[in-house]
Amino acid sequence: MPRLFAAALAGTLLWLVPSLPTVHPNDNRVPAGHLRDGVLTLRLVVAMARWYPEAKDGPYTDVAAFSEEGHAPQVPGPLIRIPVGTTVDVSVRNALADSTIYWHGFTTKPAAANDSVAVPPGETRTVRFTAGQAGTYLYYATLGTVNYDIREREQLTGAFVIDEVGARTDDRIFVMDIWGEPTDSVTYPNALAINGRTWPYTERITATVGDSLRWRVINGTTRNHPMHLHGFYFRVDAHGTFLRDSVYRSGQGRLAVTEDLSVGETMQMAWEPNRPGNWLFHCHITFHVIPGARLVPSPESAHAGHALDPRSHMAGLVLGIQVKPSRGWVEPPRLSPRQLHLFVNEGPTRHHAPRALGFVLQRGDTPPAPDSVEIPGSVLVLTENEPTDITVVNRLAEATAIHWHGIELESFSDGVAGWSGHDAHLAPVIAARDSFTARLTLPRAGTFMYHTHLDDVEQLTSGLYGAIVVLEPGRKFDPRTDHVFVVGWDGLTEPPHLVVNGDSAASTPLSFAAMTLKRYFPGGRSV
Ligand SMILES: [Cu+2]
Repeated sequence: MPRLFAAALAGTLLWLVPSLPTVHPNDNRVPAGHLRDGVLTLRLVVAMARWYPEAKDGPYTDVAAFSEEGHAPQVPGPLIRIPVGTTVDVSVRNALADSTIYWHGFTTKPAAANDSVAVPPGETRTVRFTAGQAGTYLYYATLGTVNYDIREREQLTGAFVIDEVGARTDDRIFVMDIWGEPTDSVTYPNALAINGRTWPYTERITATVGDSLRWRVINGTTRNHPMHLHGFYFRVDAHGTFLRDSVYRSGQGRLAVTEDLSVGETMQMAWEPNRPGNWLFHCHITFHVIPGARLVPSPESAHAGHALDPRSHMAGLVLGIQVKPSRGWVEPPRLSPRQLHLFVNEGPTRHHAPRALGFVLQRGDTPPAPDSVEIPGSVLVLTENEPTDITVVNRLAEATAIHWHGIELESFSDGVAGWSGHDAHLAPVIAARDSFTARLTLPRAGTFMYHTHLDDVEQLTSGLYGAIVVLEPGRKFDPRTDHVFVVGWDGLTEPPHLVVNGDSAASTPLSFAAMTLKRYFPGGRSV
């Protein structure tokens, strides 16, 4: 029975309006069902519910959602978490008025194919199977009445985790799902949620320096999401699909700062914050984290009042992590850092983008001309473990912020205005005509990038991105033999204009001089 609530109108009239139950965001900490004598019994219902993916009193949308029989509806769906060898006895009752549902994923793992069972309105179907191989999976249901080519209705998605017998089960599980509804050619309200909430209303993860964080991340959406962790590497211990997981053998996990989760894919990851401060784990597809990615899209704004607050310059698939210092933690000393000056300039328009913005490194004693622009930005050649201060001088008439991507650094320099840092000591935007000094010490040689982290779509496609090359001590960067290629977008056109090193790949052939390949290593060894 739908609950009833009374609403007063104009102070005199009372209306009785049937109300939908409210969705509870599911943090995936408590497994659903009853596990007894090796059998998990789970009774699920699919019914309409009112989902508030932002604030509890914010915008909402009515969705079909799973609940356990007799409990509140949940997005994502109730967590199935069982040890290897468990028999799963699951039933689904379709309480929708007019839509057949098709469930998927209630099969033994690994599964050879994507099963599908139809449940007409008002009916119940039950299935019994052995769980199968340990891993991270998902189950989901689709609605017969929804055209999934146009709309996204992914709230009927839940985590399905099978643990080795006796394994720890105190890791965290994050499930992504999207609701999307194009209303016309330009308006696309959507909610991109992690565990039923969108940024900044997603759960805050708290940790202490030295903790070991173990996460399972599940992509229950029909888009792919390269999931990026600020400031740290994480170890990918497994990457699989909802049908089959592939666990790396202990100690063989890859290190990554970004792991792309394709449709229906899952991963297990582990990381240890060894520096305190505020950090982000988010999808690196700009359109999934900009203010437009909301149920009531708000225009992206770099004006100071908005830009200072990450609650308004980001949205969607973002998790915030707050790391406290451990007892006795001291900031490592930084002795006589190397000083670089990086200018944010605007120059004459070049191709499709309405503006040309670029990062230009000062070389020598004279700052670069204010209208000089390099797209991509100057390659920053840095040395492993050498403290380096980069003073970013913003010559634009608007604010910006710079993120040093893939770099292990102090939180305050990480580039998320209003979030990076800790407690009340939060990094500001780099206001128009202002500057900011990022304090980097790079513990790892390799190839990285830096890019704007504000007004992302406009500033990125205008040119605010570049490469960082970190060399081992003693190695030299030689542009005749060290070639850096950076791919970007030139302007926000449809279809996008992809450029390599700021140019259309089709325009100019690259020419190389033939020479003997000689690569020098510290100590003089050559190959
Ligand atoms: Cu994404």
